[in-house]
Amino acid sequence: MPSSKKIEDVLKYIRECSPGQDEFYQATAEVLDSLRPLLNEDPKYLEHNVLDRIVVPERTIIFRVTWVDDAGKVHVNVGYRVQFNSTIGPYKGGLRFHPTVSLGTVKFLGFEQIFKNALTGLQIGGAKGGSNFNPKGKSDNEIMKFCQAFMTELYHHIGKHKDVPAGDIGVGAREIGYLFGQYKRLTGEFDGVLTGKGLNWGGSKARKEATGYGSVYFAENFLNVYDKSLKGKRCAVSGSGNVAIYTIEKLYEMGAIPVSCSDSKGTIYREKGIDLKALKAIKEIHHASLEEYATVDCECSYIPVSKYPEGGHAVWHLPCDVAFPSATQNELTLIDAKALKENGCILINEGANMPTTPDALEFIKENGILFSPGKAANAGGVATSQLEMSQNASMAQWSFEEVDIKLRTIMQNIFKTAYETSKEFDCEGDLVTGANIAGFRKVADSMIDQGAV
Ligand code: NDP
Ligand code: 2IT
Repeated sequence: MPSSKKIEDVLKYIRECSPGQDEFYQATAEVLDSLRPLLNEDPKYLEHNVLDRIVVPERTIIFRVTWVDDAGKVHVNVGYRVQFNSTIGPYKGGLRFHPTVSLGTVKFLGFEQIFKNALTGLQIGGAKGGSNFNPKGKSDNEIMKFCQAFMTELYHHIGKHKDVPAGDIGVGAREIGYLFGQYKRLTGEFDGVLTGKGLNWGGSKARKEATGYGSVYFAENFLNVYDKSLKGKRCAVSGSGNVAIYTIEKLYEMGAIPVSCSDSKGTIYREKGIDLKALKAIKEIHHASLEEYATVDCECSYIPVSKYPEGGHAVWHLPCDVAFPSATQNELTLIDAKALKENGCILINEGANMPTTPDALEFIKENGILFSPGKAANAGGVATSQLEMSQNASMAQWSFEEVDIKLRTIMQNIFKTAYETSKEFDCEGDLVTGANIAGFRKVADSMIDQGAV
């Protein structure tokens, strides 16, 4: 069967069997589409029915999470863990707590995670989990109650050699702490079963910083190919969570000027560069909105989301040389991509998972803007999670510098792998194709090695 017909059939199957899972469909369509040259060159992937297998999770766990708020009222949320692919290692991937989380969200993230984890060169399979729980406005006690209830079911399914969750949107150090405490209480074991742990109890130095730092290392590697660098570049960053904050921190270290950050309510623009200390205090300590940042920094402007009602986002309409979408999926639309082009942006480097819409991506490719796909550019977080697993297994703790050097090397290798693969398939610099083929090839070859399981 010709590969294009097979791809069409698999996508049709996904549409029919996963109704309403639009993000999952979007992620699979992008990956399968970019596999064409590989599938045309080597028939073994279709002979072994790898496409049909790889788009179906090995296991999907959906569970009720019942918890009690501070007023004694009972609440119910839905919990998910999608264990997508364990061919090259134990399931690995974050947990997201956000009211928009659905099965389709978790499946898209788990599917992307398979190839991202393969690109790191480490032995980790792909998974993702989460809940439609909304952490905003909840007390610490309520967050703890929710995390304990969530882990009371999840602990049956995870293990240090089986499935090792971590953070994602809405799940940071505080939540990992509560989840770990409950796991330990239920099992009586002090295991490296979660990553992103506190530094006093098994966490890795530089894990907190890793996704943002890694994203900046990746961008620098890419620019260097064209004799350019981040030094002196104005960088638009979206988001103001874990990934955005440490992207901004590393951009300053590289001599760039991070001129923006954003959250679900609005965007901060500061031509001289975001005040990182103020940002950390507002987001990491007070867990407050950026509206508050605007009240303490008189040199910035605050643009509420209502300013762009037609599918655009203020952060991408600012003058910038490089864009770092680091908030959430589909946050950079066609309108935004056109504005970035107009303003002279030369590189879009995805810190978030799938932040660019398909039509925006098409425009970016057609207009010669460099583009780093998230599954390559943001892989520093999960790679450092694996370094945390490795330290836990040997009861060691490496220094910040040791971990950071390993992270730099891993990001350089991921870049090289994606770039060299794009050359191999005659599309030099097309890292979407390069990353998808390289990640897929490693997992698919291993699936064939392991037989029909
Ligand atoms: P955080 O929860 O720390 O921060 C998320 C940020 O994005 C916040 O500023 C949040 O604003 C904003 N945001 C989230 N959802 C929306 C939305 N629907 N609309 C507008 N803004 C939104 O998450 P992370 O920084 O950890 O994650 C950011 C992205 O990076 C995600 O795509 C995640 O999957 C990806 N990622 C994270 C990794 C990690 O190690 N943490 C690793 C690799 C990728 P607000 O607070 O107002 O909601
Ligand atoms: O999307 C991601 O790679 C993450 N949220 C981090 C996963 C991990 O296991 O560290």
